[in-house]
Amino acid sequence: MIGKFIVFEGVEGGGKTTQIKLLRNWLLEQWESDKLFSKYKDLEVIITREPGGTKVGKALRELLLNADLSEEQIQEKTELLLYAADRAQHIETLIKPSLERGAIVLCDRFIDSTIAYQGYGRGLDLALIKQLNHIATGGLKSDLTLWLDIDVEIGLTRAKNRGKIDRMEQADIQFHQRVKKGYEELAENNPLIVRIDADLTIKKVQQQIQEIIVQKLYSK
Ligand code: Z5A
Repeated sequence: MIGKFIVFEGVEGGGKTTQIKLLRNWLLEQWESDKLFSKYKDLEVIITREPGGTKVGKALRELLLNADLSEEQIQEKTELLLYAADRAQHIETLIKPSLERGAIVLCDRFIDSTIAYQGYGRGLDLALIKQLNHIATGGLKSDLTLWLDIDVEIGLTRAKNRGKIDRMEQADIQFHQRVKKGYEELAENNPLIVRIDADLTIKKVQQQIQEIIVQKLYSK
């Protein structure tokens, strides 16, 4: 089947948003020029993200990242459950139906974000997080996860230069270092996670991604 679920992961400012758009355009170009998908009549490429890929998810994203909570902080367990709720809705209403239609789904963050941020970053129980991830996804996994690995300080500087920073970006540098460590350990133990060197130029990062996509998903 042409449909694949491709996830982008990593610490802030790694270039996920930039690279997802470039990948979508490149996949469509490959299809139009009959290079990668010549057998197929149509090619649907969907870009989505967590949190916030659905209507319910958009409301949860606002609460999780941008709401003024100066009078009542979101508790760590509450945060974990809200990410799981966003994911359950996303899987059922968008990801599963799109994959069933044969679309390629490009998703900015998925289950590994919860392991890295809530598990390694906040220190919540990893076994509990894995259980919750399983409940939210019903066991659906990505076909490929591209981990855009960047130096934490470079990533945060890039994110800050872009403008307003959100609640997670305000966390201290040690938090983000623990998140990065989480991704390192996840990648060591899961061959579906491929490390991309995201400290390089946009063009060089894009080339690495294209090579991996062909090699892992669409080699003849
Ligand atoms: N979160 C969580 O805690 N638990 C979970 O389960 C889930 C999420 C699902 C979502 O934030 C937050 O939710 C996130 C984790 C938490 N924490 N934070 N913050 P988001 O979706 O708003 O943001 P993000 O995922 O962290 O991504 P980002 O900060 O928007 O960065 P990015 O998408 O990876 O990068 P970008 O927007 O493409 O690029 C950032 C800037 O750098 C931009 O100006 C680009 O033009 C520039 N850029 C990009 N690539 C390059 C290169 N190669 N060189 C130079 N400059 C570049």
